[in-house]
Parts: sequence; structure tokens; C-alpha cells
Amino acid sequence: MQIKIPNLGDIDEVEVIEICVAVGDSVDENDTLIVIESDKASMDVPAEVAGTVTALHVALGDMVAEGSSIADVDAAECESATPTPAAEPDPPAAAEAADEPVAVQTPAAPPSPAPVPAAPATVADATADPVNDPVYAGPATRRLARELGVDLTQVSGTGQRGRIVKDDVKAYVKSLMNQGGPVATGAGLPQVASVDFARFGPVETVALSRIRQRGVTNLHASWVNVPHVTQHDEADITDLEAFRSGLKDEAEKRGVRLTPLAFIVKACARVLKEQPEFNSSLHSDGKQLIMKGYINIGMAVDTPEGLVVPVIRGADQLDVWELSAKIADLANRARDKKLAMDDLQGGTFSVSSLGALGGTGFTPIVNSPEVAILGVAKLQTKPVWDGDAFVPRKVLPLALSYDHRVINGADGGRFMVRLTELLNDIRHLAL
Ligand code: CAO
Repeated sequence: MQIKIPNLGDIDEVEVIEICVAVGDSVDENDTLIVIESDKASMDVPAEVAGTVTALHVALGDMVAEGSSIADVDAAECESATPTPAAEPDPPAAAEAADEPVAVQTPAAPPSPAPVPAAPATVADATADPVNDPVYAGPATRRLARELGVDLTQVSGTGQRGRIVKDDVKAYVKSLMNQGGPVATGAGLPQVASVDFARFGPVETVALSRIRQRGVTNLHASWVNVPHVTQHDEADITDLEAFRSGLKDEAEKRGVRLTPLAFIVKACARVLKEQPEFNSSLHSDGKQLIMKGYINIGMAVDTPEGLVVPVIRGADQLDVWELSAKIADLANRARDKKLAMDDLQGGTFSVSSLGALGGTGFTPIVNSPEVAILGVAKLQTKPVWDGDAFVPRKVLPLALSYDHRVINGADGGRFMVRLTELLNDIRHLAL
């Protein structure tokens, strides 16, 4: 049987926003084959008979009209035609979907925002296993997720073939609330349009590593929850660099590589001790600051799997040699995927150093629930006016991003003044 797009009322075309089956799947009567969406509402298109899907004629993002062919279902190939309840109802349209074709037109329904962006797909993707699709959920579930600001890629589905159902979204929100985590990260936000890029040329869909998927959630949560301010400054580390190169032999003897980062972490630990609000977290009630009696500095490490931020515990207790060894150890284990969970927890402030790569500056995103992060760009030799003449100095660009709910601009300024003072003349670190 050829399954077709049902009556769409006065709507000419709708978009295919989800494909729930693959060629070869057995489906029961009323199982959802695809989900379509107009600018007014979305609806499931169910199988009219039980059987085996023998062909799919649509791809994600296709615009389809009433009567367009969606899929072929061979009823003869299915031995058991036990009807199962219709997939999750999506009133008003999908509630009627089990019966005759229905109109999508639902004047009472509020305008539906664009769907949660799905990975771009080619026609070939339409035959992919739906269980591996980043989001396998019906329109009602998607709508609930949008209302609650839930990222469906983070929710495990307990429905048929791993489909995410409303109860899964509710359970996910409940678990976040129990952990005191942020919930409404996306609520009310306009969504980025989902584009079928394959219309413009060849595309390939590449799965993100788990680390990068976690980054998607965490960075987004921080970006939408934390009002960021970034303050820029430069440290003159000419003397520090001379000192560091004088320590080359000793570093070799100790078997460590002494980079500017160990000194930067050391100086940050000192400023965090002096200005403890940078080492705090905002309580979820928004009325209290949690001041931490320990200084654990997270260090962004670039790995083939994505960005990870292992933590240097008790950074204020370590000397520069110990910090160098710790930095190398954490970076190596991050790249070899040998970090333990413990290495990734308990950070109170972060440093992101892109200095070895280049760049004159960048604005790092706060590693929430921490309240500040220092970005380090590439050291440059610049002409600096010393009062009589321009002299070549080694200048290190620094960027401090902070949560403006916790840190005032003046505090940010004080942090940077003190940090550059320590780096300009590291003898201050001995005081
Ligand atoms: N300017 C110029 N050169 C620098 C520098 C800077 N700011 N920082 C380090 N370098 C030099 C080092 O001195 C070293 O050269 P030498 O061996 O001649 O001394 C070389 O660059 C390589 O350093 P490195 O990167 O191996 O070591 P590091 O201690 O500076 O950094 C680590 C370690 C793990 C932080 C780094 O390798 C890394 O992964 N950085 C990426 C972090 C990231 O992705 N951030 C973005 C996150 S989004 O905010």
C-alpha cells in the first residue's frame, strides 16, 4: 500500500520534520511514519495498515503536498497485524490521525516555532535507523520540550523503538530539578530555522562525539543563563619570559616543560585568594553566593574528541614546578581519554589558553556554575613607550569573562589590574 499525505485543508505544502521509520521496519497500523509541520501545527502521519516498510519517498526537510507519496508498506509481509494504540496524540491534529485523513489547519493552535534543529539529512539519511536519529519524538513531545526549554538530544526515550514521549521529558526535568540544574535554558527563545542544506549541494552528516554533545548543552546553558561581560587587558611578561628561559636547564633536569601557563595559573590562584567572589558560585535562589574555601582551577584542553576541562585541585598550594607537572599530566590524560570523573569535577575558576595557536584575543564563555574564566591569547613582541622611547616588550593578551550577576565591572577591572601586576613582575608572587 502506498501511504500518502492526507488532506491538508487549505494548506498547499508542509515540511517533513521527522522520519520515524526506516526501510525494512515492521510497523503496526497507526504507527507514525513521518511527522509533518506547517506554520500552524504539526501532525503525525500514521501507517494505514500493519506491514513492512518497503520504500520511503521523502527526506527530512522535504516540502510535500496533499497526495504526495510518503512510503510503501507491504501488508502481506507482516504476519501479526495486531493494532497498537496510536502514537502519542498531538491534539488537535494527531488525535484524529488514527481515523480518516485530517486537515492540518488548526486555527486555534498557537503558531508553532521552528522545530528543534535536526541534523541536516540527505535522501540517503531517510533510510537511517531512527533510533540513532538525534531526536526521535513526536510533535506533542517536541512542543512540551520547547515550552520547558528541554534539549531533546539529552533525553532518553522509553517509547517504542526508543521514541521520546512526554513522560520522558517530564522525568528529565524532574531529575534536573533534583540536581538543582538549569531547566528553562531555551524557553521562549526563537529557534534557528532548520534548513535542508542538501538542496544547495552535497552534504555529509557527522555524529558529534559525546564530549562535544555535552559541550553543546553546557555552553548553551551558560550562554543563555549567564549575563557575560568580557574585560581585556595585556600583561608585559618580558621579565617572566627571561626568567622562564633561564629555568630551561632546571626544567629539563626535572623532566617538565615550563610554559607560561604554569605562571598564569599561579598568578590566578593568588588573585582568586585575594578576590574570593571570583571563586564563588551563585546559589540557585539568586540570593546567596557560595564562597568556596578551596581554589581548583579548570584548564581547557583541546583534544581530538572535543574540549575538556580537567581541574587542577588546590592550585594555590602548588609551586610552578608542581603546576607544570600537573598541567602536562592532565593534558596528556585528557588527550589519551584517561581522565577520571574526579579530574573533571570541582572547578572553581577556569583558564583557556589558546596562546600556542595564535590569535590576538577572544571572549571565552564562563564554565558555569563557575563565575569567571580567563582567556589567554598569543604572546606578541610589541613596541611599548617607556617614557623616552619605544622598546620591544613581550605582551600577553588576556580576556576575563565573568558572570555580571556576581561580578561588577569594577571588580573585573581590579582582577585584571592585579593579575597583570603579578605577571609583569612575578616577584610579587613571592610576597
Ligand atoms: N603565547 C605564545 N606562546 C605560547 C603561549 C602564549 N600565550 N602559551 C604557550 N605558548 C607556547 C609554549 O611555551 C610552548 O612553546 P615552548 O615549548 O617553546 O615553550 C608552545 O606554545 C606549546 O604550548 P602547549 O600548548 O603545548 O602548552 P601550554 O602549557 O601552553 O598549554 C594546554 C597546555 C593543554 C592548555 C594546551 O595545549 C591546550 O590544549 N590549549 C587549548 C585550550 C582550548 O582549546 N581553549 C579553547 C576553549 S574555548 O574557550
